[in-house]
Amino acid sequence: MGHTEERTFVAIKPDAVIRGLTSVILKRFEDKGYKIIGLKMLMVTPEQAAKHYAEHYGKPFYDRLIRYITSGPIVAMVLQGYGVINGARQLMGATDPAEAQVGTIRADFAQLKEYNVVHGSDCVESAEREIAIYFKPEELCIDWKNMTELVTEKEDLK
Ligand code: IDP
Ligand code: MG
Repeated sequence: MGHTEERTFVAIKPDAVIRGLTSVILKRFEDKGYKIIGLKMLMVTPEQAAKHYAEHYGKPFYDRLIRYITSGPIVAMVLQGYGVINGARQLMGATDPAEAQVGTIRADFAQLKEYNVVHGSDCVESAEREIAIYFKPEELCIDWKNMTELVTEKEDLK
């Protein structure tokens, strides 16, 4: 069976940046072996926020969500790895930290779904759409191999 690498968009949200959790959250993804191919701190513009969360437009929490994601800097990243879209969301845990499994990022670092410290794309289409909202293609650093890729690029896995 072949194993295909995917890309996903992950963001460390403003509450986590303010609380000084950037490095520990980033480390969870790095420790899993996912390759960071894009990484930057930025202030989300109202336009980016509206595009990112278009699916939630009209919901009761929409305005608060837009205020939250634009309230301070985020650390935006593109991760690459085998099954990284679902895998990153598993590391994050459930949307509501009160329901997330202990050991996941949201369970370990958050209490409320309004301040749940991290974002991750939920499918291939979302990942492509969200990466394009935050990164230009030339901002991605793709011509290198991390240790996971070096170890797993064996003939019999492809
Ligand atoms: P996800 O981030 O786990 O994919 P979504 O349902 O896509 O969850 O919601 C996007 C974000 O909107 C959540 O991460 C959270 O910050 C916020 N959110 C979701 N549901 C609620 C809610 O019921 N009340 C307040 N904020 C919410
Ligand atoms: Mg979502």
